[in-house]
Amino acid sequence: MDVVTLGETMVLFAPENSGPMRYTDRFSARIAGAESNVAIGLARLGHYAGWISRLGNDEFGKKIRAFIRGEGIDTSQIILDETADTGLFFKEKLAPGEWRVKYYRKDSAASRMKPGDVKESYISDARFLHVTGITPALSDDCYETVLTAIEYAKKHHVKVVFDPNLRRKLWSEDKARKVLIELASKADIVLPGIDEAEFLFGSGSPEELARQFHEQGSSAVIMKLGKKGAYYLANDSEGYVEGFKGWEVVDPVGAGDGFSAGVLSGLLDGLELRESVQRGNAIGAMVTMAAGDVEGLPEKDRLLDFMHNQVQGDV
Ligand code: KDG
Repeated sequence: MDVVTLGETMVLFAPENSGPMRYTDRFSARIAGAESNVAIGLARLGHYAGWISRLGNDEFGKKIRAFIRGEGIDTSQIILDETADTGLFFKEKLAPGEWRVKYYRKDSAASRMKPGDVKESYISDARFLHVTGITPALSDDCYETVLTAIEYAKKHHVKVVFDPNLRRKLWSEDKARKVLIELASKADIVLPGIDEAEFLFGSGSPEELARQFHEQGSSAVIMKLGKKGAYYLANDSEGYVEGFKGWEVVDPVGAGDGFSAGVLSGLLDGLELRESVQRGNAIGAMVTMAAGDVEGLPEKDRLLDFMHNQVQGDV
């Protein structure tokens, strides 16, 4: 396996029209979850990815499993939980550029993940373990599950990649800050957005904030700067990588996961960190061109065409 990831995936109901949902009677039902988004992004580029999770043993759980399996992800580690439902969420488009998310995921099947759900041999066979700050916010057991996966990865020299993915609706600010800093300090590569870095360490320039992560123990920090691109800091290199410009944002959700898939894909293909970040910028941009979290994730030929034809803007 190239990358193993773990987390919750839900069915996403998206109203077909804009405005408050009470006036909506048509929804599309897609699937969305930060970690499976990354796995799908990697699989579309030809890498081998596995996803560990719990789903309800219900129609939505089976829909998610079938979709993820259909994308070529290894689903052997999914547990269909008889005692809890699959999580759901709704994404209202209130006005151009303004979205509101409502979760129905409390006590969901995924929130019941336990350390015993993670097999040491499944992690030790991977090149990267990818985890996000969403999973530890779901329950104490989920937090322990993430720690267990990281512990196995470290024991077997599997690189740990951590995306803070701050979800304020899921936990208190104090707990989020404490746990996200703890997990970042255990990771080899951290992929925060600039707003998440500021939430954790206070305001500062990308360089200053990246140094804070570095001092906590992460050997590479790649900070997402939205349309401006990204800033990276590693032991032996650092710099800004300009973002791509000149397209219309249809739906920004999932861009960060596309970015992670791009960076990981670059590293798996043996690219330098800078080129991997550039691939991350490209996929992050491509995800925003389509509605839904995964619909815009490209296959390799489309990615290379996009990178060849698009202009990179000034930072
Ligand atoms: O990154 C996008 C996903 O995070 C979102 O669509 C759903 O996983 C999700 C969450 O927990 O918010």
